[in-house]
Amino acid sequence: MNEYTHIKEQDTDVYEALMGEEAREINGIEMIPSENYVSRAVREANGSVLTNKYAEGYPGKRYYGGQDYTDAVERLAITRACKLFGCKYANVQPLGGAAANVAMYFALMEPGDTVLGMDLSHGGHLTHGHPTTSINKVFNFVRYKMKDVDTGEIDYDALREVALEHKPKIILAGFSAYSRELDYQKFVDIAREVGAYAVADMAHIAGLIAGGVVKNPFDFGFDVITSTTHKTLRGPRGGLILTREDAEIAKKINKAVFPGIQGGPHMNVIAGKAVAFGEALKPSFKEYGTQVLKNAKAMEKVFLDNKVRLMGGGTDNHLLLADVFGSLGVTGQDAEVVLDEIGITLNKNMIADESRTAMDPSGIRFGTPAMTTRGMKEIEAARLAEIMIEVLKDKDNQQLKDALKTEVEAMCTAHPVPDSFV
Ligand code: DSN
Repeated sequence: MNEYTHIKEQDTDVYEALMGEEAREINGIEMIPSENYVSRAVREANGSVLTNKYAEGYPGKRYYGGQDYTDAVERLAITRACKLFGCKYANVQPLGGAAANVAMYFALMEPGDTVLGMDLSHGGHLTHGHPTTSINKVFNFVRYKMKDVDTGEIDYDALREVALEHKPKIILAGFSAYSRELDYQKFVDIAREVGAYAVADMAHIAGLIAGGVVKNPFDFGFDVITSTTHKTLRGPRGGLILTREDAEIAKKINKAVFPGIQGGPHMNVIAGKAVAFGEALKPSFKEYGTQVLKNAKAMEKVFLDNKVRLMGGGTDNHLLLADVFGSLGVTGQDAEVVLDEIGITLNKNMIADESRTAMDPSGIRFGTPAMTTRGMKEIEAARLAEIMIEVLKDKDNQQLKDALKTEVEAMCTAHPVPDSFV
């Protein structure tokens, strides 16, 4: 735990909120699949002196002076990102995944151009053109879906037909609530056929790709990858845009990030990214990724054994999406609240072709990145899945909830959040 000695002395209100969050993260199981625990080294970089510095521009070409150390840190982050993902160019300045996607769209398209992305209720993300986003007013978004929601297979024939009809500039492979491997070769083939860029938004699985435990879209010829840095990649909150080999694309992306949509980069966060990428380059990160997948499979087995329907029929990555309303008669919202009561944090989520609403959907989405960071293995993952099902089947039984909360707390005590990953 951080000591926060200066905040404690100066600002008790903020101090109390921070201590509350420290305790929440330590004493509960974090199962939101897009969250993780960063190392103390990443936190130190994030809270470092670099927060003071303006550094508009890129290393060697800045608009203000005093850039010796910002340049050094950004170059380290870029070099390490390229090594991790096997590409030639990296922009490490996006403030988050949404900014990375917006910059990517402006770099590769003109207003009015079309993106072909995954249907939002089949796992796509808000930034892939949800009607409520600003980007939806600038570009045209068309969709592909799963062919069979119980196997998760994408309907590649339909994808190709939509691509031939709409001639998108970008075909986007990527998701925030999809649990299966994609057939990247098919995406690339269709993109080449219609003259589109093949882009992957790998925010959720970046750490698994970096660890070499799921496929890397660049190995199939994808042009660009966007990502966040704080999910399975276990870095500070931020974004990342990678270009496989085309210098012209990389140049357009740099311009689209700055001055296109951002001003001064957050150099403290870029230092955190450099540290996190350094951690991800170590062999132990591959072990981490391997265990994330094993833990997800252990949870999958328990859910399927208990006849709880999983979208895609299971998982090939770190996340699972369960139809708790269809299988157990509990809404996603109620499930989120009940599980929170016993110390398990996850999120309600729409299932494919959802018949309920986004705020009160049929599903819950959960995953194993954070619990794996604290050293939990298949045995704990399976027990957590059993606990989830037990409480959802009997959600008004206070005695049961008290007992399971005590058990969850004991698991947390036995698996403390680590300070350091090296
Ligand atoms: N909020 C992130 C997630 O949970 O997937 C993506 O925006």
